[in-house]
Amino acid sequence: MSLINRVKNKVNQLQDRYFPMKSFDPASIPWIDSPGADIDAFLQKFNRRFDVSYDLKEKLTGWREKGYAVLENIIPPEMIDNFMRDFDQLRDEPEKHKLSVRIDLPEFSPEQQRNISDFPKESLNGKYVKFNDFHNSSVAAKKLMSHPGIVTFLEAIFNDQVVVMQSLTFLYGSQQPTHQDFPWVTAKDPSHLAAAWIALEDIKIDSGPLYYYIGSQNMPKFDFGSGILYKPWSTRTPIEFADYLDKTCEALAYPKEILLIRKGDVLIWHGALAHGGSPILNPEQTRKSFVCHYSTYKSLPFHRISPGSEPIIQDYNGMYIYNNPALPESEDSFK
Ligand SMILES: O=C(O)CCC(=O)C(=O)O
Repeated sequence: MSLINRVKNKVNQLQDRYFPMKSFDPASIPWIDSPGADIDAFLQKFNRRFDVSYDLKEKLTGWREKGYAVLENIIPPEMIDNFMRDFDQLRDEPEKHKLSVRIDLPEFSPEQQRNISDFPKESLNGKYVKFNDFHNSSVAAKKLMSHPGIVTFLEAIFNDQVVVMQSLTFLYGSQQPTHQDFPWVTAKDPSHLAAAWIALEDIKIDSGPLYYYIGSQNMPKFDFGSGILYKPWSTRTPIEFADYLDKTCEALAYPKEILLIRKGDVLIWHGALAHGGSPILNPEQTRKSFVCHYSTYKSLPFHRISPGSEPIIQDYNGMYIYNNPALPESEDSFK
């Protein structure tokens, strides 16, 4: 990293610590989050890159009010089958691959995040497992996360160059407590964040489906004692955060909705929408999903683990996907 970039990083760190962020910057929030955002006027000027099967105006209107959009039946089954072929092969032969995996089980503490081959093979097919950034290994995953229906919607809400920030692949429900994404998955501008939840199979009610609170992207933000972003020096915990979100959503009467979508449907949600994973009621029932987080090039002009370094960019349907600088040998290893 150049001297200038090192100095910039240091200044940013000091700023984070001593002048923590207390809210999103109104000057840089996406246009659709501004009060009085005019969707008709926007659509008259917006040059959509692809024709899409859904009604963009209806989806943008829903997004503005509710903080999410479901794009029904947009992904052809073959694209999902190609993804699953790569993903099944990865789990069949973990010793042949490099990929960061996290398993949130006490038996793997204190190193719950490891290379895939450093976990017992059978544990990869269990619960509490997150496969990180599989898109870097798999071309089919890159194609899925950059499906034209997803690119078009993200380009519309950001009205800017879209970049991929990270991805997670799940076989089972996550059972994660309620959270918002922006305090953890943070770009330079935390308001430049949206996520896609791509259903890799029909989602069953007893599988621990995702839930979210409709409209909660507008709720007052939680202060971690380090501002609105979670930091190593935060004085309040993720459990306190979850408790705040559940109680505030109830007090503000944001309805709780459970996501029961089908293979090929995609949920896109706002980086500030409160959501979590319901309890798994049937331990045998899988809930296969590919979850991708996106930002803008303006807000994330580098790979998140290598700020200040020039990224290697692959362009898929106009979306930028950064090569993973930590695992160059794995990039596109599944072609
Ligand atoms: O799919 C889930 O249950 C949780 C995913 C999630 O909350 C996230 O990636 O932010």
